[in-house]
Amino acid sequence: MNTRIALATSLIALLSTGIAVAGDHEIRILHITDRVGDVDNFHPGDASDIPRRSAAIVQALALSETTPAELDEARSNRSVGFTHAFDLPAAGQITGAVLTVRVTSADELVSTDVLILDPGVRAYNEARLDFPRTNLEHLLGFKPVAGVIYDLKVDLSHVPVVYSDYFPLQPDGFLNLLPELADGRLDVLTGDDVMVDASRLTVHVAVPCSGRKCSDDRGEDKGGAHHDD
Ligand SMILES: [Ca+2]
Ligand SMILES: [Ca+2]
Ligand SMILES: [Ca+2]
Repeated sequence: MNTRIALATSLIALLSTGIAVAGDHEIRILHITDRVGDVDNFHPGDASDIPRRSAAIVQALALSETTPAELDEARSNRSVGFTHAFDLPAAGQITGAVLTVRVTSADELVSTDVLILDPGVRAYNEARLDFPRTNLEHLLGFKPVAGVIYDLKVDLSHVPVVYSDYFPLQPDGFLNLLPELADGRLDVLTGDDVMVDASRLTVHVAVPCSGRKCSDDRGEDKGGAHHDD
């Protein structure tokens, strides 16, 4: 559902979007969704289980020296890598984004699993040992265990990360990854005992509009190669 915010209605609302609007233009918030894979309770072997992969993801998977797993493949010590993609509207400003990855594992070592996103994938490909990674434990608030399905939810404006090869109770810090979405791409790499059912990226984009344009496309779920809901 698109949200229409009139310029005159509330300065607070405008500030909260982080958008500077000149003249009498209004802004409209688009909610763009991209899906990778299908939510089919980890049913392997489907065409949708072979995800889109950027060159950086392909390189990272090659460096990990294991055979990468496709979606819905049940394996330990194998990473899953994929790339979300969407079209950023002209003059659009990203105001928020959420990544939701549905995972499970048969391996108790899932307790130490991580997600690695854009800057982490780049640093990993540069063979840096301090590449930023996100402990599943910090996303969930507890250690994941085998045999349970988790919907990992990542607020991309405030991503908990660790930089060292240890497992602190608290993250080393938080990263705002919204600027990483300006290229319309988000790389996702798992390490390395989860299987991935599906992943969804939702990006909130403020675009200038005027008159009828502000009410066009209401409720439209733009973008994404898969429409499985
Ligand atoms: Ca499947
Ligand atoms: Ca990116
Ligand atoms: Ca699936």
